[in-house]
Amino acid sequence: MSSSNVQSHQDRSNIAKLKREADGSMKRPPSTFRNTIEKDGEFPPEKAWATRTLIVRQLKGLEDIISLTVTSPRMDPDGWPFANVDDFPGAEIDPLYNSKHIKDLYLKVDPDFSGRFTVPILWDKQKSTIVNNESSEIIRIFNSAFNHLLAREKAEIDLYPEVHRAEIDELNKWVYDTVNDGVYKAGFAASQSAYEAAVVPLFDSLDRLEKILAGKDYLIGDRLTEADVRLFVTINNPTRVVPLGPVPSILPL
Ligand SMILES: N[C@@H](CCC(=O)N[C@@H](CS)C(=O)NCC(=O)O)C(=O)O
Repeated sequence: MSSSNVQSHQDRSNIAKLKREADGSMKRPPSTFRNTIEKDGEFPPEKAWATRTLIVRQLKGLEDIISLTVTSPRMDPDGWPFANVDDFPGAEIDPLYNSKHIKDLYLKVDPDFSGRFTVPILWDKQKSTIVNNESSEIIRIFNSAFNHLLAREKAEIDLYPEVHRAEIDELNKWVYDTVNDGVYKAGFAASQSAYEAAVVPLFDSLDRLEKILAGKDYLIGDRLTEADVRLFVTINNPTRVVPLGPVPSILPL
């Protein structure tokens, strides 16, 4: 890891040092661990870690199958700490390795890992590795991979119904780009132009969403889908509200 174009572990744990493009915009690098969980597959359904996917975990009644360890929400120079480092109310100790930070788990899996040390991660206790660190994929895994272990009413909950997949994919695409990631792009913009390039589409999309939701509860069809869950976690988080105007001096997290 001595290569000069790779950020140090510490810089990669510091949210203020998220890499910006030359024009000041923040571009999210793709998540790195993109396996799945399948019966008889490489990662059979067992247990794991997750945070931002908690809604789907609970909707599907997976609490007894997918255990959860919560870190402190106060990032330090090494990223997200466990309770042994920062005993924030609700934070927990890593029950498996007593790790200090999420970073330690990434480096355990891959000592040369060069991405960001993000949560959530879905951890396989048997293979001692990260199955997936991309929340949109973890949600899909939770939606279907454990159905054979669940009570019928939970197994039947389908947040990605075949009949609506094309619509969900289409909506997820622009909602992700302009809203879910849009709030980060606006919040982490390091130039006025990068900020405006993010914040204008963000508010256009909020208007568009308001029209879609006029007189109904769900974005697609007449039922809850992953599109609703994905939108909800962003718009229901008051710390992510981005004011229209000059580049904000306070970064939303
Ligand atoms: N693509 C990832 C992004 C995850 C992500 O950016 N997580 C944030 C917290 S919600 C994080 O851990 N950031 C720490 C960092 O970038 O250092 C996903 O959706 O799972």
